[in-house]
Amino acid sequence: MTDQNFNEIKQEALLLQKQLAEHNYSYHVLDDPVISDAEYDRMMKRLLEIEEQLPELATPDSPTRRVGAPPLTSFDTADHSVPMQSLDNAFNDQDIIDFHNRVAKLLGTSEIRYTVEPKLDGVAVELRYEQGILTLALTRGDGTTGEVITDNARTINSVPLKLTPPPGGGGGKNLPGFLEVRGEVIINSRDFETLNKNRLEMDEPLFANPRNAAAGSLRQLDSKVTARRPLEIFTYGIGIARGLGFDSHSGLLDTLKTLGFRINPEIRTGLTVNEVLDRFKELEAIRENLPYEIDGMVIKVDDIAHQNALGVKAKSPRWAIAYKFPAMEETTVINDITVQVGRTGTLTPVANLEPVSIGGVMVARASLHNMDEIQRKDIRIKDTVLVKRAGDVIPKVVKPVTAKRTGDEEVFVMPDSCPVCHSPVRRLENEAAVKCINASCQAQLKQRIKHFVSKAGFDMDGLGAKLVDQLVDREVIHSFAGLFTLDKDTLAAMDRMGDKSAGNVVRAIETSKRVPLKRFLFALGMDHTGDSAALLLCEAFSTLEAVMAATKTEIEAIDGIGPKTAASVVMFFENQENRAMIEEMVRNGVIIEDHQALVNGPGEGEGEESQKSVFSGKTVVLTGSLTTMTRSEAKKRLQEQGAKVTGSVSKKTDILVAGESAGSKLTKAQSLGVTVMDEEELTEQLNRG
Ligand code: I6G
Repeated sequence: MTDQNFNEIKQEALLLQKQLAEHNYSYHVLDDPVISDAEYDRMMKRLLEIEEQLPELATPDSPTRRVGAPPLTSFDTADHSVPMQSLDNAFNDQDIIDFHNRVAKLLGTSEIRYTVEPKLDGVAVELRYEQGILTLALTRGDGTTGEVITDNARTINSVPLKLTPPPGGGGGKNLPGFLEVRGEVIINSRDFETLNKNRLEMDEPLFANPRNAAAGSLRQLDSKVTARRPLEIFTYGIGIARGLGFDSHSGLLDTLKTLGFRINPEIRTGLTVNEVLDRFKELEAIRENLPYEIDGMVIKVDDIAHQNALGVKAKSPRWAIAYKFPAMEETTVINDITVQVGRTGTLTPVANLEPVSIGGVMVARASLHNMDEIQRKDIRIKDTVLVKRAGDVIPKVVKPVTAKRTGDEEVFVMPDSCPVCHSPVRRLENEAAVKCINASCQAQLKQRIKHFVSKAGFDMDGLGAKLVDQLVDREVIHSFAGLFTLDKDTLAAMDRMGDKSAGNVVRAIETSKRVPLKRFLFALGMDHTGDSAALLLCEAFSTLEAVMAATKTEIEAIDGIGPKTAASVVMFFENQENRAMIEEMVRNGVIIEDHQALVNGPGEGEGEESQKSVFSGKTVVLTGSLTTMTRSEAKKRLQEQGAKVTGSVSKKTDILVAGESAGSKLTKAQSLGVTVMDEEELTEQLNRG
C-alpha cells in the first residue's frame, strides 16, 4: 500500500470513527437518532473492514470496540482511586428530617439545598478516562477493589469511549487529563422482558429481574455476549477529576452532560427539605411508568463546600442519603397451590401464600401462570419463595428460596379434569395453558354469558352483569341456550328487577335471536377469536356449518388468522357439549344469518352516516388484560383509527382502556379525569369506527 493510499484510508477511518461516535451519542445519550439503523450498520461495517486490514487504526476509542473484544479467561481486579462508598438508608419522612437536622447542625445553617436523583436498581461501575479516552472500567466490587470490565463497558452504547470537548474551543485541550466517572448500569424493563422471552425460547435460564440481568451481562468473559445485551448507563458522580471545576453537585452533573455522559432526566436540583419530601412522593407515583426499575431516591447536599465540610464516615458520605421505597419483594411460604378457571377456561395455578405485607399491601395469593412456569422455576408446595409486587401487575412468585427447603415440599400436579365442572382438560398445541373446554362450565359461565350478551355479541340490552350473576348463582341458566327461554316472571323475581324491566329484557332477548354469523362467532367467546377473527372466518366460510366443518389447516390458511386461533376454533366445535348447546339455541329460536359479503357499502348499520372514529387524533393508553383480543391487536386497530397509543397515563391522555385487573394506571386516569373505557366499550367503538 502506498503512503498516499494509507493516508486516504486513514482519513476515511477517522471520519467514520467521528461520525459513528456522534450518531451513537445522538441515539443512545440524547435519545434523538439522526440516521437510520441500516445506515449506521453500513458505516460500522466499513470501519470494521478498514480496521481489520489496518489494525493500527483500531484505537481504544474506536466505535468498533463496541462490538466486543476477544474473550478473557478471568477478570483482573484493580483498586478504585477513591473508595466507592455506599449510602445510608432512610425509610420514612422522619428519617429525612433527621438527616436534614444533622446536616444543618453540622453546617450551622438550615439554608440547605438538595439535589435528588432516582435510585436506579442496577449495577454500580466506575469509568476511568485518561486524556479523554476510556481506559478502564471497574465494577464497584467491595468498594475498594473492583473487577476490570473495560471490554464489556465499551460495548455499552451510552458509555462514551472518548469525552466530548466542552464548548468554547480548545478541543481536546479543555478535557480533563484524568477523570473517573461513576454511574449505574441498567437494563430497562421492556428490554428485560424481551431478553427473558428470547431466553425462554432458547431454553436458557431466565433472569429474576433487570438488576440480575445487568449484573450477569456485565460479568461476561466474552464481551461479544455483553455487546448483545441491552445495557445502558446513567452517570451520577466522580472519583478523581483532574482539571474540572464546579461548586455544586448539580454543576458536576451539568459538566458530565457536556462531556457526553447520560444524566437521568428525573433529577431535580435546588430543593428545600420539604420539596425533597414532595419529590419523593412524586417519584413514588411515577415509579411504575418509568422505563427502568428504581428502588428509591438519592438525596445529596448540593453545595460542594457544604459536602466537604460534612465529610465522609467509614462507609458512607455524611452529605447524602438514600430514601428507599418500601420493598416490593418479600419472602413467604406457599401454603398450597390451587387452580382457578377463567372465562376462556384457562386453568391458572395460584399460589396461596402465608399473607405477607409487600410495600404496604397484604399479599396472600400470586398467579403461577401455568405448569411450564412452575416447572421452569421449580416451585413446590410449602416452598419459601421470593414474591414480587410491581405497580398494577398481579403479585408474582420470582423463585423458590431453595436454601430453605426441608424436604417436606411437594411437587404440584395440574389436575387432568376441571376442578369446577370435572370435564377433562386439554392442552392446546404449542401453548402453555391447560383448558377446560366445556363451554357450560360453571366457573366460566358468568363471564362467558356477559361476553355473549355484550354489544358485539347478541347485544341483549338490559342484561347487565348483576343480572347475569344472579341468573347463574340461582341456577336459572346453565348455558347460553338457557338465555333464550327466560320469561318475564323468572326475570321479575330477580333482585332489583321490576315487571317493566323484566319485560324489556324479554323483548331484547327476542330481538337478539336473529343474529349475523359474525356476532354469533364472537359471542361464543372462543379463545383468540375476537371480532376481527370472527369476520375473517365469516368471509372465508359464510355459513356456520362451513365454519364448524373446517379443518385447522383450512382455517390457518386464512390470511390474518394464526395457528392459535385455528386450533381453538377447531377444538371448540369438536366438543360435543358445545355442538349440543348450539343445537339447543337453534331449537330455542336462534337464527344465525349467513354472512353476506358487503357489496354496496355497510350492511349492518346501513343508512347510518359515516362517522369519524372516536379514537381519531386521541392519545390512548391500554392497561390491564384484554380477553377478546391481544394488546397488540388492540393497539393496531386503535392506530388504524387514528389514535396515538402510549404507555403511560398523563394529562395528555384522552382515553384509558382498562381491561381486567387494571391497577394504578386506572387510579391515576380517574384522578386526572381521563375518560375510561372497558373492553366491551372498546370493542364496540372499534367496530363502529
Ligand atoms: O449507590 C449510589 C447510587 C446513586 C450512590 C450514589 C448515587 O447517586 C445517585 N451516590 C453516592 C455518593 C454514593 N452511592 C456513595
